[in-house]
Amino acid sequence: MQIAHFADTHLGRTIYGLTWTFDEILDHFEEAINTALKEHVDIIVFSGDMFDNWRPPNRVIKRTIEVLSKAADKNIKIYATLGEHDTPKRRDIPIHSLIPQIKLLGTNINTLRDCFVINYTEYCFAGVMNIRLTYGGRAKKKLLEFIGRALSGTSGKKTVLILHQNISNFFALEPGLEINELPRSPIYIAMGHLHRRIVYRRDGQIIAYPGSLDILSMDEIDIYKNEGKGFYIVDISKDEPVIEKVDIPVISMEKISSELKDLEYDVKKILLRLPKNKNSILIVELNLNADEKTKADIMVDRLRKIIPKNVHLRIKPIYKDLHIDYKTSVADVSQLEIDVIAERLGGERYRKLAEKIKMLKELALAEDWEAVYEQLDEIVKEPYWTRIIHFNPINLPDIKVFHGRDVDKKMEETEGMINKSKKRDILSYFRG
Ligand SMILES: [Mn+2]
Repeated sequence: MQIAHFADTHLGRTIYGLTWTFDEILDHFEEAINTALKEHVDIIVFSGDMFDNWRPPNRVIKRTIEVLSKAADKNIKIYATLGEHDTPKRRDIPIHSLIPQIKLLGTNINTLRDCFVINYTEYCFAGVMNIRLTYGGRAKKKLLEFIGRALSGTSGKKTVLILHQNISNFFALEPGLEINELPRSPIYIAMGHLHRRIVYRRDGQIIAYPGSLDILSMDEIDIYKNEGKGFYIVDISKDEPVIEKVDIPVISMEKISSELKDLEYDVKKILLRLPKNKNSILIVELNLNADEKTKADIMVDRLRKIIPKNVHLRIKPIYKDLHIDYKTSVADVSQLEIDVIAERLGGERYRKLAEKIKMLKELALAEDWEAVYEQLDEIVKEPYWTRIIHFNPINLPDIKVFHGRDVDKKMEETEGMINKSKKRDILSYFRG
């Protein structure tokens, strides 16, 4: 029983607005599926973010159907689950349900798993769609319950669990599941979301991310150089899975760092390494002082005229004298968001409220509505809301007489002013 495990194919993505990257991502996808077919896999799994967008262009849908029908014609089962990119953003059906070859798992109670028998062995493929997690939110509990339900009734069967989530042991800068929270019973956990290859083994179980299929951003250039890009072929016939990586060609993308004085030399040197007969992206991180900007523009213009047409040159200026740290960590970015909200609210003294508002946003994105209402209750307690109007109490003298009556006098003493029976009703109303 051989599985081709794909994740994060992001079909329909365009890099830096270049149409050829859109086409190449689809070409590489087709090549990968063809390779899997040549290896005679029985099952193809897509662990989320198959599409870059929940409403991909029609030609992406058409091409996907054409490619996958070759697999379906060979009776290969194709399973997918949703990632955060291809989950419908409004009340709508997922794009996957328009592609007849795909069995979408883990979007509702009726599609949590598919079980079948081959050669007297019972196999189950269970999946759960991406659920956005927050630090300290309750979305994780919901996700773990969802996983538990997907796996119910699979004990004693060879089970593959398909998820699209971060695992915080592998990437700490985003909320995620922890390895010890993942169930032990599946023989293979087919992960998606992290765009790099990770294989983790414990007691005969393998948990693996195949990574993205192509270089989808500048940050993935180094990852590609270290570990390649492609998919996994996983054999689950034995007691323990056997996993192999299959490499697939990627978009040609290079990144260099240069100084203004070396720019032309460095670019010409790297051009020798770029393919002659296909398109490439060359990113140059150019270190310069802010007052050299015009000089740099002139040099870059000249450079563009001499480099081949199939090389797309992108210059990323890095101003040495402005001391901007481009390696700002994700934690700092989330602080920045709080800074901005606090500033809009009126300054640093509203920081606590800004933190609460940011959390509200995360909970709403995670669709944890119960937690959203709790967070709203927390937010309305903040003194900010009562201080929108500048605190300016009206000074009143003690009122002794109101509408001609002495307010210090007890009600009984004024009862003659009110009709007796009516008075009793009113008083019993207030006392009751
Ligand atoms: Mn993802």
